[in-house]
Amino acid sequence: MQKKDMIKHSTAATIAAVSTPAGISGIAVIRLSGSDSAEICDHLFKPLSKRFKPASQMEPYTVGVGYWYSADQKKIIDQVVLTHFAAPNSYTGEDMYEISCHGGQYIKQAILESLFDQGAMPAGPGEFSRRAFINGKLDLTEAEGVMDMISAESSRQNQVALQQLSGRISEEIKSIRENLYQILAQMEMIIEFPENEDTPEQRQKILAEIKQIEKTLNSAVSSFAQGRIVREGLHVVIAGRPNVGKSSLLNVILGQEKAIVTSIPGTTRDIIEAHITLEGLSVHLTDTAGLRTTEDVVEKEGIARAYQAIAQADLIIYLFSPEDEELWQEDLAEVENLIEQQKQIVLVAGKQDLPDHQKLLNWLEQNLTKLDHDLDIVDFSKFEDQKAESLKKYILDFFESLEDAESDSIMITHLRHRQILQKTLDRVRQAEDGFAQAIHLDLISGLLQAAAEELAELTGDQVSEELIETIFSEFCVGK
Ligand SMILES: Nc1nc2c(ncn2[C@@H]2O[C@H](COP(=O)(O)OP(=O)(O)OP(=O)(O)O)[C@@H](O)[C@H]2O)c(=O)[nH]1
Ligand SMILES: [Mg+2]
Repeated sequence: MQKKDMIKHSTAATIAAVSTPAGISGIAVIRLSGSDSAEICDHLFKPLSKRFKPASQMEPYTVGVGYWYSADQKKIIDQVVLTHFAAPNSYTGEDMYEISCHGGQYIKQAILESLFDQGAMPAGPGEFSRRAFINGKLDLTEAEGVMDMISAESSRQNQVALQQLSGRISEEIKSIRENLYQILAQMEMIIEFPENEDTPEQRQKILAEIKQIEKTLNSAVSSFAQGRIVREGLHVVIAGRPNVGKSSLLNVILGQEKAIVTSIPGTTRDIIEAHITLEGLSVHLTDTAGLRTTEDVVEKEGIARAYQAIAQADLIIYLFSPEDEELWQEDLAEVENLIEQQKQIVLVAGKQDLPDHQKLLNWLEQNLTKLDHDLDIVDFSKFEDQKAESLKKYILDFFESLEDAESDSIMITHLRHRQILQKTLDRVRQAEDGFAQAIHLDLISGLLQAAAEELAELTGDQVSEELIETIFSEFCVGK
């Protein structure tokens, strides 16, 4: 569906919702958006003094202080600050008012009810942002950036969300589309006026331009390896046999006795999750039940969960202990298994304070050469803080090593974006191949046309109602 067809639905009801979180707070903000906003506020808001005007007479982008009444105008609910934003220069693009009231449960509910009594409708999840999208205030990637901004827990999450929210991705997409259309126009000239325009130089020029687009798209697609992790956080799972020191390692990294540590093998049975931030990167650490064959029903379930966590991991810390030498071979078989599943693994040789640690290292080095896969080995001891620091550094370096995009490229953080960019890239590559094989220009221009349309889905210039529904339903109410 073209976005312009959607605009018809947009001027529907005036909507209201609390935009601040549930519970008690010093102040809460209730938002009202739509063409009846001024009229509704006039009925319920009475200025405190002559200094302040009734809602409908307020200058846009000014505030008023006054009393908020119940819908029957018989009871004052609260003393509030009212802010007015005028269409089209508001978040939603519609007339808007924001009521800053005291953040009590009763007050919020009573003010909302007064608005509903006056004809406002409850805003659904993300409905303000949805209207902003439909009214052309935000495109889809920017709207997704708004949501990421709210859920950001680390500075890197914050920065990529900001990049998206501020339109950096939209601009890049727009510029790729414009370039595609320029190429299409040049191809059109060749098709129309072959005698004058169809020269080897002209064809060469077009091919070079297609190659440039391919490069930009490829770079954006590659950035997803890091971008996804920045947005979701890096999932690091600590795995290994029982009693090798997994929970101790988690505790040392966290600097807190989060997981139970005992000398009894099989202590950890559940998944233990923790969150840390490493130089602005969000990292989810998961401690798991020791992997072994067991008849214990509870432990069995724990091990099944450990494997589920391993399957989701971006990086597995596989811990070896110098104890129980006869089990190292089994450990290595487990590691080989994980390599086969394409998992990223770092081997940690733990309990470095024990006498057999060097023996373990030698054994690992010898046996790793038999695998045709390079694995790093990091030493660890729960008694040395420096070891935890080195491991954290290793995790961060691992993340940095994932980058293979150009450094000035945009960073893609959403799977939806990656999928669209990949499809576009595929078409551009087909066009490039077609060009090399001197396939008829009509076919090549069809491919580039399709690529440009594909991209329109990314920013939402061309979208299905269903996709809009999916994206905005993930927002919170009030945003
Ligand atoms: N000497 C020494 N002992 C350690 C070290 N790390 C852990 N341990 C001991 O090893 C035993 C097991 O530690 P845990 O951290 O519970 O091991 P785990 O791998 O979580 O064990 P499960 O939960 O049973 O799978 C405990 O007695 C720890 O004190 C270490 O670096 N050096
Ligand atoms: Mg444990």
